[in-house]
Amino acid sequence: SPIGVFDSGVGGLSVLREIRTRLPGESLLYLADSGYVPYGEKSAEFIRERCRKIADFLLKQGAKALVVACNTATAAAVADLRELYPELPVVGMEPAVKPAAAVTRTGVVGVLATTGTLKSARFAALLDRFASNVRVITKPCPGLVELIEVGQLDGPDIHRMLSDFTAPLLAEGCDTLILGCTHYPFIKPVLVRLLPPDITIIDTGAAVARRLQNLLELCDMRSDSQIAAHVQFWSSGDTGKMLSVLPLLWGEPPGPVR
Ligand code: DGN
Repeated sequence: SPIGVFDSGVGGLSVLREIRTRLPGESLLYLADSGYVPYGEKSAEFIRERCRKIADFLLKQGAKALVVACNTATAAAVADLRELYPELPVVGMEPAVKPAAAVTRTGVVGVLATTGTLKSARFAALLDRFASNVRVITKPCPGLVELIEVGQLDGPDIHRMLSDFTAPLLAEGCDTLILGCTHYPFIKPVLVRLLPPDITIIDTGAAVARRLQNLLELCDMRSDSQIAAHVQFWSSGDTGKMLSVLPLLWGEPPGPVR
């Protein structure tokens, strides 16, 4: 059976990409909640409600495990999903505060994420646990997800936004930048060009794929298939729009979007 992966939109494809690379024999179901994107400024209660509906849908499609490929949804709903489905392996996202605290030399770490993630109790707990010896400067990035959703990954608007968002971090001496939203790895090439070369940029996609692998092995749920398995795409919004950005964000021929 497949692994269900979801996000508010297409951002979770950055995580799906890592899962595909690490676990090519697992079939994957990807659901973009495009009818309700962005989650960043929505209430936690609203997001929990969406996540329950999506989990229910993916389980009906036969999912044996869930990956909440969205930091905002994880912060709002992962505890709720684990309570609802105590037997189901559920993997969530988490801004990479721990690895960032381990590599910073200036002791100043920046976090780009949505307002929802940065305001959450989960994020506060993460800072309490891992950031006692560093200064963490957070920066919500309204508007960025909307551009990535329409496949705009470069160009003057993205440049202007990213230099506005990162300028105050650089001014404070930040040398390590956390991408705390699954949409942002898609604009990492622009950040690399824009930022000084000694800034380290960290995201969590690969770590989440590793965590998923460990969990599947622990639960004895790994597929032993050697052939590249099926990937299926679903959208709660305009499927045509999703189909038009998939070649850019996913690469492999996506097949139909339902
Ligand atoms: N991709 C989501 C995240 O990782 O937080 C949020 C994007 C959004 O809907 N604002």
